[in-house]
Parts: sequence; C-alpha cells; structure tokens
Amino acid sequence: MISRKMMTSLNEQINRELYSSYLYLAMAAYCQAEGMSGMAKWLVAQAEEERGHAMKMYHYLQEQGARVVLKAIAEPPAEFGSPRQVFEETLKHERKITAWIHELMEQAMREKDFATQGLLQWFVNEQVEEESIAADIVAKFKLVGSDARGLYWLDRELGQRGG
Ligand code: OFO
Repeated sequence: MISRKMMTSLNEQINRELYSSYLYLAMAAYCQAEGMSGMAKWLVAQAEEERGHAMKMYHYLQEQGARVVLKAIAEPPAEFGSPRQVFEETLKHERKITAWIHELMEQAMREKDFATQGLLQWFVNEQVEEESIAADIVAKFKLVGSDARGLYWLDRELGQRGG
C-alpha cells in the first residue's frame, strides 16, 4: 500500500510521461515535415518509450491497489525552429523530467516507502541514459553545424534507431 500523497505524485508523473510522449510525437511530425525522416523515426521511437514509462507507473499503482487517475495532456508546440532546436529542447525536457523523478525519490525516502523507491531507482537510472543520449545528439548537431552533408549523415544515423 502506498500513501495517498504518493499516489497523487505518481499520477502526476504519469501525466508528465504522457506529455513527453506527445511532445516527442509533435517533434517527429515537425522533423518529418522538414524532410528529416531519420530524426522523425528516432522521435517516434522515443514517443513510444515515453508511453512505456507512463505504463510502468500505471501498472505499479495498480499493483499497489492505488487508483490511476488520468488528467488532460497539454498541447505540445507544433513549431520548433530547426531540427537542431528539437534536440536541444529534448535535452532540456529530459533534464526537467530528471528533476521531477528526483523529487519523487525524495518524497519516497521521506515516507520510507521502499517499494516506490525501488520503482523510482529504475527511473533514476533511465534518466541518466536519456540525458546522455540527448546530449550526445546535441553535440553531433554542433559538430556538423549547417553543413548539409553532415545533417544528411546525422539524419541517417538517427534513423537507425529501432522502433
Ligand atoms: Fe520518461 O524519460 Fe524521457 O521524458
């Protein structure tokens, strides 16, 4: 059993993960419209991964006999300026998500909720990976600058990601 407060916090995080999924899907649609189909493919896969994160918390709440309550998902932007800005935004977004996960962990520690700490440890580790991958892509964008061949290569490279 988990506290009511923890239940509310995890429900809020489900909403943030679903928003992440929606945001990445919006970014994918933008990149596709910009002719960057490899980047779009990467972002669609990322959107699916975020839905998986939401579902992980969804199932956990149910296993704990707690109630899942879904709230409205905010509208993501449709324009991002450039593909490079899409990935800079991705990194910023992931850092924000990491901060929220850490806040949840702090709450679970305060409440001595060991089961939720176990769940959140998975997310803490996952965020290290999420940030590192996004930072790596941003670094590659900086490297290629506005070189068309470089961008073509980066698009192909990101398109290698499996769904
Ligand atoms: Fe769910 O990790 Fe990204 O947002």
